[in-house]
Amino acid sequence: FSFLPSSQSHQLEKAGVLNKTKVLDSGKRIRKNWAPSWTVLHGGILTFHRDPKTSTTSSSSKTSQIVPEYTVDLKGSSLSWAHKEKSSKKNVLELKTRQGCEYLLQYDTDSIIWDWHNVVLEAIQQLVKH
Ligand code: I3S
Repeated sequence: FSFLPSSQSHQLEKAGVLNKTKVLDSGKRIRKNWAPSWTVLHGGILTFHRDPKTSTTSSSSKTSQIVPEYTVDLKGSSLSWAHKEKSSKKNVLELKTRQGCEYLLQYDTDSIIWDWHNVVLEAIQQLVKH
């Protein structure tokens, strides 16, 4: 027997810190705001969390400091390496959603950004099949 329904058993999961900025919001270009973000891939959804250090939450609510900032439904999204003119940073990924939002994801360490590239791409491809 299996603990999980077959449609969920092979879903990809990953968590870690990435630098990210939103650049397009529902088709509208917005000003970059690069910030490190605790990033979680779970169930075909990518969630970016605010950096607790830069959040305005008071210290009295430490337990709830890591709050979701953006949630991206990977179904119908596309991921590619960003063109050089998109950013002066190295290792920049471009994530476009079906809803017309666009995020840049970046990390200096090649192995880390490649792991994210592969796992997000695989998640997107799996969602196409379901
Ligand atoms: O695409 P841009 O406008 O060159 O992006 C840079 C700006 O967002 C800049 O902030 P200001 O808008 O306050 O100048 C950021 O500090 C830079 O990091 C952005 O460029 P990179 O090349 O790092 O994505």
